[in-house]
Amino acid sequence: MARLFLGIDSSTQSITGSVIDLDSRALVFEQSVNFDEALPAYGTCNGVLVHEDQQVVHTPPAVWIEALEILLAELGEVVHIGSIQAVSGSGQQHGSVYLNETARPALAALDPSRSLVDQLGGIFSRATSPIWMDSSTHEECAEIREALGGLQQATAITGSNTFERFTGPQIRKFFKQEPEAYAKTTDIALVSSFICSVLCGEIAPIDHGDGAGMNLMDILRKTWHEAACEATAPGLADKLPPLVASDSICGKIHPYFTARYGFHPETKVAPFSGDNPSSVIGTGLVDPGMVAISLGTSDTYFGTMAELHLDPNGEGHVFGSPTGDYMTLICFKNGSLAREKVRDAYGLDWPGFSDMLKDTPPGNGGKLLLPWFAPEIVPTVLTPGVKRRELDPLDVPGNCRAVVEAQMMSMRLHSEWMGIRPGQIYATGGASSNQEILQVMANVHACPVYQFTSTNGASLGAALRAAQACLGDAGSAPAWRETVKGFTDPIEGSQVRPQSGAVAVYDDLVKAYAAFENENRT
Ligand code: XUL
Repeated sequence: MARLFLGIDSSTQSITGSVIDLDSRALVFEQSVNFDEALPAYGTCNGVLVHEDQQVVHTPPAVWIEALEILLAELGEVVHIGSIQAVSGSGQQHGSVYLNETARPALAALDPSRSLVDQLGGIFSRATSPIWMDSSTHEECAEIREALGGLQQATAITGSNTFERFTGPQIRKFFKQEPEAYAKTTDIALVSSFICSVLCGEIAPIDHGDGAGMNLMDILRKTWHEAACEATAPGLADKLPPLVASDSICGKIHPYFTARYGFHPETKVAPFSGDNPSSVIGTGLVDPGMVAISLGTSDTYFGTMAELHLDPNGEGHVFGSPTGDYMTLICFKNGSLAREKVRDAYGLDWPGFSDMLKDTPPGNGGKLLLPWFAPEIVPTVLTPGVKRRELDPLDVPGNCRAVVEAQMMSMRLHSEWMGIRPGQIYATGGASSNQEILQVMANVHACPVYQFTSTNGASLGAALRAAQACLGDAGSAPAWRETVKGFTDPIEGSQVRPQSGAVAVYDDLVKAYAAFENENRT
């Protein structure tokens, strides 16, 4: 019988399921349910509720449950669900779900003759869940940071400075604004652990990957940090589930799913994790030192590191990697946003933009640009503004090259704290299909770059995590490299190597860029 494993990713706009056949190394199912399209009655727009205060971004958690039911029904049409040996999943990070005292009994007593949403609609002590896009907790971040002893201390304790979207500051805001509802909250889950709780029929643990995105977990000991919990809200430690390694098994699937969808009663459930830790596995970054760059709306730089390094400037994050190592995540807001602004300013299309990169030399003759079209996360730039050095705004090729070089040099500079000079980079995301951009990436980072097609890296990673946890539970965990083999290989023949002479150019230019950046940060 085929050994199938299911990964479920509950992301901002949709829920995705990926099923892998471990023996034939095939992805046998991959489908998404878009929240706005499938469940219009909730009134979400791109998966979130529109709020008059733009900093407030919430989603009703009932959306996620109802979408899960649709996904499982679709799964049954394609896959023999009874052959699935284990399930795991991931969720958009940081988002939190608030449960009342009826949650535990309702989860335990799920009745297969009724829908999930019908039975779980009343278990929430807060009707909507703040998600990662919420930036309304500036004050709470400052309060928690100060209570922990400042930026350096908050980073040393939790792996990240306090961030608006992180769960701790969000919980604190709830406690301050709605103390009665907070008092009635018996359990707080993350998006990831909430979906896992539904599948297990009991409150599920939080894994070290997603737990690290809360400003509540001791990043070294991987336990809840007492002072961080106290600084956040009274009695919080009692409302949090246990923390566990993400390759453990947290239970069996609830009989509800056996009766309703045909899961085998022995189907194991592994803890869910954050979408980024899961993507680390889904892109095959299973060995320390491996790095991926995702070129999307924002650009992200993430990788696995064996030893804990912290960003002294508090701009990057450290999470637990599902491999048991650490992973980093650095988010640059001016990604595609900045590339598109420059392309549009000169009336170019992408091939035209690429031609400009081809026509200009590595290093751009020293011309520099700071690509802060919008406020930047890394480095922290609150007041946006594009700055140029020795670069005429009318110089079309110069500006095209300058924006891409700036992005790559910024990544190189702001990832130095990780202590990893990558030996190779996996490039993912929309712009990774652009060869000329990848050439600049290879030159600036002085290593080969591989193209990678991972549209659903998080759910694929979750399916692979389910497999790893299940095999480990049976006493024969393979090396991670073995588990991901055949599922996460870069596109064949896609290697882009650094050009001769270019590496030395950037070794110098990156210093000039750092100085230019420092002069202009506000
Ligand atoms: C990471 C972050 C997002 C969410 C949504 O810190 O906020 O990547 O995980 O995908």
